[in-house]
Amino acid sequence: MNDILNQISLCVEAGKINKSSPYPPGMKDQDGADELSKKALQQGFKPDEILEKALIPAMANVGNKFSRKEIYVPQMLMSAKAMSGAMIHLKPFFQSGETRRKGTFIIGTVTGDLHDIGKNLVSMMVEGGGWEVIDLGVDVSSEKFLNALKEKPDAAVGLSALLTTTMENMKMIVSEIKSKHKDTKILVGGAPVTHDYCKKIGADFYSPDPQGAVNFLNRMRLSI
Ligand code: B1M
Repeated sequence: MNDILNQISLCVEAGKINKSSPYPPGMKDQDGADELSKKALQQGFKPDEILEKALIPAMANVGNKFSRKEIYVPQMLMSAKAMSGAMIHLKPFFQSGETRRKGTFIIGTVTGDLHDIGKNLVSMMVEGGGWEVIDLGVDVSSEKFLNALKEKPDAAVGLSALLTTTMENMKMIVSEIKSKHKDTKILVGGAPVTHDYCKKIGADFYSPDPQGAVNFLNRMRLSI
């Protein structure tokens, strides 16, 4: 792989956001994903090339290491931040439509639930996997999901819940979405959610971690 793309990958895996970022200590005063992505664009690399050859593989490695419990939430957050540092420079090309993404993923923490740390990780990993992400935030009602689907009818939807009480709201949201958009794929996750619960409420997929969500979306895209 080209040297600069390789360096961007290494920065994302290591969680090196930009030159002034003190983390990780071993990369102090070195360019981070932010500066290197800007340089790569200046050198003529296309935004989708930077995304597909540097950011996506790096985030996939991070996600797999997290799934295998080789790294933990803080390291994954730093990698996601480094990826966002690179995305600042790439996003204008995606938003203008000049460069296409894999599809759209609408995500939110369900009604009554304010926990967003896990949801944010999923959101960042899916974006790092090459998808446009519409993050509706926390305490998201079925009405808000449906409004977002009006704008993006082909999107997949992700629901997160951290409380055994709000998990019940997933059921209602899944049923309302499916009654109006029967083909919309719905992923569910969050600490109390299980594969059996996913089946019971009629959602399409359960993942215990962000990388599982990315893998499901990528498989879904290939099967369309
Ligand atoms: Co709350 N809280 N909390 N809390 N909180 C828990 C969840 C709890 C287990 C603590 C406990 O009692 N031991 C408990 C729930 C008990 C239960 O329901 N059985 C609890 C409670 C009771 C409450 C309140 C009711 C407390 C109160 O006020 N009496 C209250 C509820 C507020 C509300 O939501 N309405 C409350 C409030 C809060 C804070 C606001 C203080 C804060 C949230 C801050 C924030 O999110 N911005 C908070 C926190 C931080 C926690 C704990 C400590 C940590 C949760 C977390 O962020 N984990 C938690 C106890 C614990 O887990 N140790 C607790 C890290 C995060 C990375 O993991 O979210 O599971 P997680 O996400 C994972 C996976 O689940 C998965 O990917 C992530 C990475 O692997 N994943 C998905 C998540 N969503 C996914 C979606 C997918 C796929 C995968 O596809 C769409």
